[in-house]
Amino acid sequence: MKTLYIEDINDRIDEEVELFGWVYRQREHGGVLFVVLRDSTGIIQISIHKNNIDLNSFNNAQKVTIESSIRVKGKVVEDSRAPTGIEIKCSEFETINLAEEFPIQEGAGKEFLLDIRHLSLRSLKLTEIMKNKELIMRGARRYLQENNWHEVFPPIITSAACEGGTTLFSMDYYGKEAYLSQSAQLYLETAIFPLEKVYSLTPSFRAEKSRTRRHLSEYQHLELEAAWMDAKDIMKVEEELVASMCKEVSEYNGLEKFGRKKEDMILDLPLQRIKYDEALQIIQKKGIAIEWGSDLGYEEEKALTNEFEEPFFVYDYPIEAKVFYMKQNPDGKTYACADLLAPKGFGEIIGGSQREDDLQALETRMELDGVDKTPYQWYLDMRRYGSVIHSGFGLGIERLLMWICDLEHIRDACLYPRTMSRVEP
Ligand code: NSS
Repeated sequence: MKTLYIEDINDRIDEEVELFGWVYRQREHGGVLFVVLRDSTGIIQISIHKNNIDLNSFNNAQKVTIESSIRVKGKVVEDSRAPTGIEIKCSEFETINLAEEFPIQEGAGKEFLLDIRHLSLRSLKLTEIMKNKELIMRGARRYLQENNWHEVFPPIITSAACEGGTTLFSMDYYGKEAYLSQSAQLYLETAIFPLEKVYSLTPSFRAEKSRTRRHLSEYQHLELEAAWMDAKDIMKVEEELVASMCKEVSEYNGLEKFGRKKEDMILDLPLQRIKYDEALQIIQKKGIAIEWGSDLGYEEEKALTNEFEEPFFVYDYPIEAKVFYMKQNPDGKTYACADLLAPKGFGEIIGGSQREDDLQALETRMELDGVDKTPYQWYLDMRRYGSVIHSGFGLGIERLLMWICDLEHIRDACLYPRTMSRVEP
């Protein structure tokens, strides 16, 4: 079993160590072989001098290829010429699996890299992205535990649409039509009655016909729902949660590799809140024609968010722009809802709202929107048996990660991105 990782050897200068990993790079210079070893924690240079090592080990090292798995033994020494300032003076070199010629060359195209994602995910950049993805969830769980939210596990196979029929993936469920979940929200709403404050992390599915840099067909959805909270209360939860997620990344991994500073991830709360009407004015001033009533699409959000440095809320969207389950404001024209938008062109990372808790109002809204109530009878029951004010939201993990790591495309935030054009590998 491997017991030592590259990140552990910084404080082992002058000690003999044994490391296991993969060949990241390899070259020969002045009769010395240099192999850069990679493991899950980083890279380290191994220098192999013919005179300090048995012939067998030297031959192994000379023949080794990129991405071969290896075991090395040697002394840790400081050397400013090494990529990380320390290196291993090798005394033993064993090839565990001699890799065939690795198909990824410098300058490989994006589509090709996605075709062989099972190999390209070994890159240092993707490794860091995956660690940050894990960290943002760790930051979320830290916040959720400290604030007494209950984790629940809703189903992925559903019979009722949450976000409208146009982006549903349907499936044959023993002869009946069922769908892959777009959101756990409706189930989470039922769980607030026993547990009051609940959350879930589930994959959500959207048959998105749009090819933008921020749409996936499958994404990780972190959703919260709470009884006794109104639209304002839930916005406070949203910003505290996101702040905790960002803080975790800045503390444990850093963002230098992504051209960001640690301080960028310390959010200044409360975040700015602007009304939909104000957002519309900003967008219109930038020459984009958008009418009151439309939801903000990719282009509109891009224009708007370029005006901001930190995430911010847009609240009180028009009824025609959003979904039937939201609570109508007294103005009769808008919903008590808010989206959280990431700055600098990134756009929406959270969609949330207070929910309609009155049976009559909800039924009327569904009728006006042409929603067939039949599959929602259980949902309407929530308003029949002890209805309470409640609110919730959904956060797209890859959307947040995309902003944190300044990624060009959302697929870079996934181990195996699922988009309109890609379901393999
Ligand atoms: O459609 S949302 O805006 N809202 C809901 O699904 C609510 N039912 C959630 C709730 O209140 N529990 O999606 C929420 C977030 C959105 O802000 C994005 O961050 C993300 O989910 N999202 C996506 N991420 C990646 N790809 C796609 N296609 C996508 N769609 C939404």
